[in-house]
Amino acid sequence: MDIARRFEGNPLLKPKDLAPSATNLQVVCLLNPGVFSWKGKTCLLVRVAENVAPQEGKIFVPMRSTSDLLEILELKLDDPDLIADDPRVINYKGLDYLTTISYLHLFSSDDGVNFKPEPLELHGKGYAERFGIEDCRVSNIEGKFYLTYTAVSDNGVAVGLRTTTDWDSFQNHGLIFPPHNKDVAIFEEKVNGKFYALHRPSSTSIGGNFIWLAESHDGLHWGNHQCIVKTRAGYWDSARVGAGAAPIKTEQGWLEIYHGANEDQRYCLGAVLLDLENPAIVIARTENPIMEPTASYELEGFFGSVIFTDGHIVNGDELIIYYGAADEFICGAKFSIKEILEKLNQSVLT
Ligand code: MAN
Repeated sequence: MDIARRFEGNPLLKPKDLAPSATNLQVVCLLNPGVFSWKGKTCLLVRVAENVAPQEGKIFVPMRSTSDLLEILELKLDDPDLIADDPRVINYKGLDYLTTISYLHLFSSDDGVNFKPEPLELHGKGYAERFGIEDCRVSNIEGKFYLTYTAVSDNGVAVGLRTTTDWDSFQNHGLIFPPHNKDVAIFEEKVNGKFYALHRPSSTSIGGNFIWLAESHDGLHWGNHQCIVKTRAGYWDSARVGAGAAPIKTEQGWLEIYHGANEDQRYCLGAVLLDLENPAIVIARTENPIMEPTASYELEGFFGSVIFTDGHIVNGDELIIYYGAADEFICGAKFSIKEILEKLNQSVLT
């Protein structure tokens, strides 16, 4: 049973709530926001996915040129070299492209429910980000914000890092995890003097889509990689697992909300508890999802049956999870941390 209390106002944000970033583009999805508090406001660093409206018999693939300008590849739907059976990715002449290009747009709110767009936009920069930047986690470590996001190009799917202290100027640190990797969440506190991050490398043959832990002395260079959470055959998280936002520190351990999907690409949320002193030790894991796609806006959209989170706000026992629903909308749900911990205590580690 789902233990989420969904906001009555869901979806909080829909594609029509934002103007496109260029005149020839349209906004098709607002999804997967990074979340942080700043100057008394709740802020969402929203992934905006845009494309060029398709025309009769044609689709257009947006990307950035090497000089960061928008470049559009025009393809005929009956082209024998085109495979277009996934709304998110196409294959043309043996190469994969994304159907949309994503950037990050800041929204803010006084009440955590009604959000308005701010002028800040972060776009992909350079070759490694030419298909866009996505699904940003925001970690506040001693007043410095670490933005870890998926950087996509035909070189692969990797993880970029930018940092800021004022949300005005940003330092671009390039890729911190090479392809294929995504879902990087840096702990908001050092453990035994070291930075820790969760990450999700993928393998197409031996191995899988598992959550790993890495350590760093400077937050930029990562080592001592350890695989800590795997997919579970026959479960709701049988095909892929990936970290949500930075783990929440509780007396019992680091509580991490993660997404898991099965072979049908149905995305739900679960939780794991990591040892406070050594986060490579998994103390417990929920057997069943704590949230699964059931509302109409979670079942139907750009890519249906998806609940995906990479950001939350903690107020005492209250956990507010912001999430992408059906890869198209932004929604919110409240949880009790105590209730999640109770679910963990009842479950067995598998
Ligand atoms: C998957 C999905 C897409 C995303 C690509 C690249 O196909 O998560 O939304 O654009 O990966 O990261």
